[in-house]
Amino acid sequence: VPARYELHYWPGIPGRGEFVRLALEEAGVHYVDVARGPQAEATLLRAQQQASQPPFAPPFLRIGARVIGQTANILLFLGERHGLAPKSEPGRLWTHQLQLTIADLVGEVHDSHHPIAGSLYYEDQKREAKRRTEHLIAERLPKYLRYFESVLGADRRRARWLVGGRLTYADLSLFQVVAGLDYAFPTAFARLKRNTPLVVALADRVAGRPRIAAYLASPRRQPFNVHGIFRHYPELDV
Ligand SMILES: N[C@@H](CCC(=O)N[C@@H](CS)C(=O)NCC(=O)O)C(=O)O
Repeated sequence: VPARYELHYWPGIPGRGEFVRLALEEAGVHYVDVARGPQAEATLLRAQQQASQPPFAPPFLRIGARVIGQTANILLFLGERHGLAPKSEPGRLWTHQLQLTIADLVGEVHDSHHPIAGSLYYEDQKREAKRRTEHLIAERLPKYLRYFESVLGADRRRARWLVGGRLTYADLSLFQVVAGLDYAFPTAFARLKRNTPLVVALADRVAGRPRIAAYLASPRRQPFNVHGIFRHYPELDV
């Protein structure tokens, strides 16, 4: 019997755990979402402490005695095991590279509402968050979006998916970024995404995948909220 997958992440938010959930759902594999069960935080901390290769922070995936951390690293692992990435080395690295770029984007979105310290409340860094978010919306998001738009537009075969002719975990993650930005910055992102129709079409295509559509309609999918990475503060959405 193959060891079961246990996804460990903080309860109450989709957060970075959601990038892993989407891959597990698209792969159609059974997994235990520890965050949705009882004693989630205690279970996570115990698994983190007991790991012989301990992850710095969640999300991490436990498979028997193995513990794999870092979102992009977990996806590299799942991509290879479940056909969510090319088999060739150049293809695998290119998918991983795209995922790491998404991780950078996600980090910048997080820092827009927590520019000074993650340990402080948003309310204690509102002025800095406002300045930071102005730059995120005016400069950084357009640059990232233009980049993914150009990757998708580079040849006709790629216009469907980021990597070659097949869906990869990077497409699932880009969908999650689009969903998160729709939630966090409904006004600003509605304007920005007019310039990136291929990115928008890709997100729609992901949402329409049978397993993803079923997941999104299920109680397993958690809504965005103001405790996660993508947060909606109306005063920042300009
Ligand atoms: N680069 C890591 C970042 C992990 C991370 O920042 N996790 C957050 C939750 S989304 C956390 O718990 N961080 C605790 C900390 O940084 O002290 C990844 O992509 O997995």
